[in-house]
Amino acid sequence: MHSGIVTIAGRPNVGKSSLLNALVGRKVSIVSHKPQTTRHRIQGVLHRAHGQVVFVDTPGLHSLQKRALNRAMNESAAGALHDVDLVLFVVECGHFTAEDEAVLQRLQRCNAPVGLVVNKVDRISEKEKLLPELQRLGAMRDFAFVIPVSATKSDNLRSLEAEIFKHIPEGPPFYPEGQVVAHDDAFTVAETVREKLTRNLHQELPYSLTVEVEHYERDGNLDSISAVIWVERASQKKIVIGENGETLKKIGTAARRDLEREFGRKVFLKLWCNVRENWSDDLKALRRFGLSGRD
Ligand SMILES: Nc1nc2c(ncn2[C@@H]2O[C@H](COP(=O)(O)OP(=O)(O)OP(=O)(O)O)[C@@H](O)[C@H]2O)c(=O)[nH]1
Ligand SMILES: [Mg+2]
Repeated sequence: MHSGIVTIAGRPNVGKSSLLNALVGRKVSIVSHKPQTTRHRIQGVLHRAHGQVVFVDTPGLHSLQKRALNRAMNESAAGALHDVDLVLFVVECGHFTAEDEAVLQRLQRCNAPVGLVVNKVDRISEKEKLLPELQRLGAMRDFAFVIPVSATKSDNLRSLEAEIFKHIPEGPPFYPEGQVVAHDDAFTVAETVREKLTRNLHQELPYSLTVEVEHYERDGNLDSISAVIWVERASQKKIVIGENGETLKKIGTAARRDLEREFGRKVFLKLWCNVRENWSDDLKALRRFGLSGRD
């Protein structure tokens, strides 16, 4: 048996969480078109007859943001680059930016082997451009391997998996058979609600909100949950609730549907919206919301 811990790192929006979900075959980490969606380190476990891989999805490493939340997200991601067996450096095909370059610099100090995963290759219409792009990216450092994939189309993931298994040590599994996620159901609820908010609210608002589960009760086949959406200003609360509560209702319905599918149980979900001024720059609030970066 082989078993190892493999961190998925890169700048925001390159498809790290999509890749984790595709690799383990289940929605473990939330995904949106907006950068800085992931805020925590999130584990997903891949089980095979010949071994187990514990993937760690991370917040996108980013710069030029002054809030304590951004510092905590970067700290959380950077903390996952050490004491692991392998790091997957995920980039987006055809879009290597200054932020990718900064991640590459950070990886110089990483003592684990680093494999380069070039994601979103489905977006390349002229396939003859792919090979030179891979050669150019692959020459940037001594990568353990360079693999082009598409997380959303599940392209080439088996080759990636084979490379990963080559780079993790022999050892017993970390998790019992069948366990794919390491977090609890309340975390899944908070993240699912935040995913719907991030996908449905415009501009900067998703960066000013967080979700906290207040109450969780299981009775037979029914989970009754209430959660608070924290925003930073009264004007934001108005937008989250929407006219006659329409927006909040839409968010709640979308989240409930996903959760019922995920849990295989009935879900009763009550959402509230509340203001906590400047929570994203307030260390005490970040600790309360489990966002202090050392989670
Ligand atoms: N076309 C295409 N889009 C992709 C692919 N992988 C991810 N995406 C899209 O890219 C966007 C970002 O995906 P995420 O998985 O949330 O990216 P991330 O790197 O986890 O982003 P952060 O959590 O913000 O750091 C979403 O709109 C995805 O649907 C892919 O292989 N092809
Ligand atoms: Mg993510």
